[in-house]
Amino acid sequence: SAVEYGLDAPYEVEYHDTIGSTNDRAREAASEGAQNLVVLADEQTGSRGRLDREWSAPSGGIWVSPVLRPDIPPAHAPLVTLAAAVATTTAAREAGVDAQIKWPNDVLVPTADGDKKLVGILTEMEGEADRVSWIVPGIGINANIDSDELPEGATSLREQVGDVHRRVFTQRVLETLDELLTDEDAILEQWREYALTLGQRVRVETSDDVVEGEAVDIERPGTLLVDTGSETVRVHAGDCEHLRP
Ligand code: BT5
Repeated sequence: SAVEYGLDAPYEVEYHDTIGSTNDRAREAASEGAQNLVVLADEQTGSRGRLDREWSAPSGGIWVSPVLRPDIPPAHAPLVTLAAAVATTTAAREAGVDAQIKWPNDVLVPTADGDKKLVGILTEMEGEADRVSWIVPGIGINANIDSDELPEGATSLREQVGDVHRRVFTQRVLETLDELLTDEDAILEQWREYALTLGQRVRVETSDDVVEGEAVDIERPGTLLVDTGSETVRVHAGDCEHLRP
């Protein structure tokens, strides 16, 4: 289950003090043929979350969009997103943060005040039926930012452990992502180890359904298995809420 990552060192870094969205720029560059490119910004003025939601990206964060050209079918793309969540969680834990993953790819920090979101990932791609042409797992890490500059429910590395060296932290994330993408089994194993969601009661809203039960496992390429008490439901995509007793 080895995949070709397509981000070979030395990769090119395109840095912007300020930009609309690093994902928009990475997509544009990818469609013009860019390879081995990482788009980085200190601040974004029009960054996006999933489903056209807004993402706050003030100065001091790590807003990074690598252009990858892995040799995988589009159906495997969710694994790349899981890998990005695992890579950022690894780097955050190494920095001393108790980071955990909420399915499919939010990186949260549990606090007395509820789970706070540290990282968000928006993956976009283009390709044929059998092979992606490019894939951009856009990663937003609240790094050296005061929490009052972030929306309700968010936290930052600064708030948790103090400021990090952004270049070093970003390199660690990209290097870990690179390693993980050579081994699909390792992505799922690490994800399970870091998961906050597994073993919890969840409520998942899919495009046409609501599934409630205990999250029991994840399987490739990122499907959540929910035990409703009467059956095991496989959820491929949706918004997941943890239900606390
Ligand atoms: C995400 O969407 O979590 C994906 C965010 C991806 C951002 C990166 S930054 C680099 C690249 N360039 C882009 O333009 N995007 C990517 P979603 O799961 O839909 O969560 C969005 C929700 O998170 C919002 O509706 C807010 O409630 C909340 N939110 C917004 N900004 C946040 C922040 N900085 N930290 C934590 N939560 C935030």
